[in-house]
Amino acid sequence: MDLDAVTKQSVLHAKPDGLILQYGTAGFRTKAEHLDHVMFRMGLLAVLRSKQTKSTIGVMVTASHNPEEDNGVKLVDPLGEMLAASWEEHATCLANAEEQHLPRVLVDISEKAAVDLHQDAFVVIGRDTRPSSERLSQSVIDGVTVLGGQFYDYGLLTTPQLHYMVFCRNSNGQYGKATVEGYYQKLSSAFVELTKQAFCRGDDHRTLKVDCANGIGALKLAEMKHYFSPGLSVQLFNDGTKGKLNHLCGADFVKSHQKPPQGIEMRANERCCSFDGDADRIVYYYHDADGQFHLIDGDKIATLISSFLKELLLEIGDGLSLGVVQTAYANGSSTRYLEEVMKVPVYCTKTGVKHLHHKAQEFDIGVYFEANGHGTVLFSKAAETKIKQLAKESEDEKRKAAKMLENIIDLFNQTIGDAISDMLVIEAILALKGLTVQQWDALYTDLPNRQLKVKVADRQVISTTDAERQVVKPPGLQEAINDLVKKYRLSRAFVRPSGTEDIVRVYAEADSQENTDSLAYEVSLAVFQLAGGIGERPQRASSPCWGRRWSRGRGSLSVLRTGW
Ligand code: NG1
Ligand code: ZN
Repeated sequence: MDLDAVTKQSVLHAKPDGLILQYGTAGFRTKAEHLDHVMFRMGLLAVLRSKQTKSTIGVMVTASHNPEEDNGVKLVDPLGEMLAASWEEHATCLANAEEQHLPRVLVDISEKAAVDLHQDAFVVIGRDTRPSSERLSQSVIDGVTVLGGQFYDYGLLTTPQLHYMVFCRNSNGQYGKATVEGYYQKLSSAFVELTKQAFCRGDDHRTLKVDCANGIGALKLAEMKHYFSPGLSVQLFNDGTKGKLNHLCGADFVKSHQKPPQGIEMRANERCCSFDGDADRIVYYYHDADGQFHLIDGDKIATLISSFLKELLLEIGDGLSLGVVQTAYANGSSTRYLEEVMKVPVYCTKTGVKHLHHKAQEFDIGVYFEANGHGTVLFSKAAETKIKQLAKESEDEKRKAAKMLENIIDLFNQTIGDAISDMLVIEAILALKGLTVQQWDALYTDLPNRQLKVKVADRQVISTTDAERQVVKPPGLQEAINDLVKKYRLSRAFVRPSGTEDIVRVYAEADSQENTDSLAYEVSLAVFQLAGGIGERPQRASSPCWGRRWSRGRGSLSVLRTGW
């Protein structure tokens, strides 16, 4: 390591005094103007990680669903997964080291992690469409080169595309070709194969409206769409030509406000979906004939996918295990439907894809989705081998089911949740099952739910346990939440510090939207009072849809369908 060169270069990417950042749920995130030093240092760290793992490492510059002014960075490990937890700590130390300590911290990390400094290093870099991303990815490159690493800059990519590239390179192309073209070809040929049967029935010319959050998804989908047409034609909205990234649009906006994005024309019963700013999340929705908005979130996506997979598994009859992984944000109705109607084991992990991903790896087939629409399906090596063998050897129906599974394996981005890949899986399942968006939505009725944010002086004063469903500190907060929850029927509430924003998140659900909103408000107030709230006190929500959902007889909690 040429530490003198590092010190010299680092001055050009100096750390602002007193700025402390944490490698959170998805790397570092904050205002773009505070991130130059972090980018440079993550370039350095990626080189060390690459040397240590003797593999290609990815660096993605994005702040996903955060506002356009923010940015962020995360490292991608050799198999395309999120950075290992022990290296998250190294990342935090390195990002927060004062200028004069930087060489020492680099040496410390190399020693602690037993990095072979003579090893070559290779880093691949991707970025989203934020105005700050190009400059910041150049800072990453500066970090990589000063430590003697080699790099390939993919330029504009969705986050899941970068994860895909990393895995392709480290699997010597077995997972696919490490190019954007390779990604398009792999996914679209699996989609075309999978849907052949449905589309020969004459069920072709399906159309889907896609809100691209004014982000990278628009560019990539525009490039890709001719690969899978005419089976599916996508119409892009919020494609970045006019609006601002994630502003009043995108998956996060739709999910958290439970309303359609601006900039999309929706006709009654038309299937629409939204990506988030870096295209690793997707949610579906539609307006019914009465103009009522229906959101189909990650939980319902997981349900659709696992129902389909379970059917195929029954047909091949090979005893492969299927499990679904959710977080505390999963709607109570979805968990009940999966467990009681579908009889699928369901597990709850902490928020953050890495937790869900690891749990899902315990099954032959692990389906994981966050309610916000981030998720995918993982197939174990053994399951993949078995399915491939059955697709060659078995007879008729069994072979057909195995072939479908074989294509589904290729259609999923198994490194991370991927809006484009998930969209194609969903469209394929709907086409094959002949399902409308309304039929899909009717599988179960969501419990009314509400998410709020509370500003506190230091969100780390809150610590949690039990997959973030219980507060341990500060004292008295969990008891207060318990008392509030007791006041309502079918109620549940929890709070946790966000890993991507400087706020505490509050989640509540109950039997009516009105009760849910009251509960969410009361819990927010308890957080504000007991966990050092700052700024304006939480306000009671004035929801236009109070009482609507449940008073219009859309169903009750016993409405859990038993099939398609
Ligand atoms: P935080 O800010 O830690 O809640 C959010 C999402 C996560 C995940 C990350 C990464 C919610 C409640 N939280 O994390 O699920 O997607 O961002 O983007 O949606
Ligand atoms: Zn995202």
